Amino acid sequence: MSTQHLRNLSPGADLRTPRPLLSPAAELGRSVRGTPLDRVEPRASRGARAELTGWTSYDPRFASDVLSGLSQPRKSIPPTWLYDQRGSQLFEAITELPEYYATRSEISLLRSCAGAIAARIGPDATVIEIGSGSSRKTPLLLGAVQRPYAYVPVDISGAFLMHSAALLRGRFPDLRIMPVVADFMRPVQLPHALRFAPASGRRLVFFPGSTIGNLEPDEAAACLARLGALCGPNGMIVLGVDENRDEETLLPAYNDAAGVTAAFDLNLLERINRELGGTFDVGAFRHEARYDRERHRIEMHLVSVREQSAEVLGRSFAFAQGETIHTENSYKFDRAAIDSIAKQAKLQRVADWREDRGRFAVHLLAPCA
Ligand code: AVI
Repeated sequence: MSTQHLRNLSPGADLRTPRPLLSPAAELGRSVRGTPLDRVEPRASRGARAELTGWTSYDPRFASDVLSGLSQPRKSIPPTWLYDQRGSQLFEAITELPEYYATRSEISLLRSCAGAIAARIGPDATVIEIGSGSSRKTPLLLGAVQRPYAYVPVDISGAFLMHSAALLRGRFPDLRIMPVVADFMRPVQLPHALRFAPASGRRLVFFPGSTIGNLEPDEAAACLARLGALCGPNGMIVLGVDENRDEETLLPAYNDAAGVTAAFDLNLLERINRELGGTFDVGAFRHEARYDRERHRIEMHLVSVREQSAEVLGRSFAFAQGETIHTENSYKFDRAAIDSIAKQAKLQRVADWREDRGRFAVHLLAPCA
């Protein structure tokens, strides 16, 4: 999920912006680690509700997810919408936080296991990265593969993809880099030029960042099945997974002291105000991360600090004091959970590696024979 969020940072938050700043139109077309958004509703076809607010253009899928999510007895909005330009920048800032161990653990783990993965996949491999984003972890894998034939970064954001591809070109000048703008929650069409790849070269699909944890287990299985189809019968999948189930480290990772995760979460309300003519009093909500021990998942919620109401596209939504909008799940799939998800996707584990006292894992999966 390159599904589909980042200003109003709390003091102390260090906002680095490795992601390119996109134009508002391009930004509306970016999703994240999840669902896409490639189109702004044309003015001619805008809905009657937009007329009511004087709002002239918005992403209809964003509007629909927000209006239906806020109409539920338990209010929720899919995490995809956390990632507008500011949300994406804030997410990059999260990955640098002292409390957010996952990115550092994965980078360190990839440093140690990339050689073993490269040995298993063999020479002339095509590396396909899913939700490639800033492609920050890519050189660790690409640098280990012997004579990589091509690198195919797949991301929903065209502008972001081209920027990252250009940076990688500087680093790997002889490598064929073939960016694909696509939503990995749907089947991805690979470049036709890959048919010229040497028959001996296998495909290595790289799905890092524990993005799989932002999907429900059944969605995760469907996603892995699509990745299995992408790598083909001889290929393999490198999957980064946050396995940490220790609340003492998990809760601070999603409730950091500098308030960057809070800014990331609250930016969703700001985005609704900006893009959908919302009237949320952002200061009357607070971010809360909870750990669900039964489901082994972190949940992010926006909690209404008082009884209030807000309008979106002319519709009014009431909030009781303490009522929440559920904005993200982050499942902590352990080895057994990944086994069961992989089995549903007709994949099997070839190898796995762990780092940081077992908090983060990299799994090497292959289609079942
Ligand atoms: C992108 N994804 C794997 C992150 C996670 O840890 O679930 C998103 C995130 N949300 C808050 N902090 C980080």
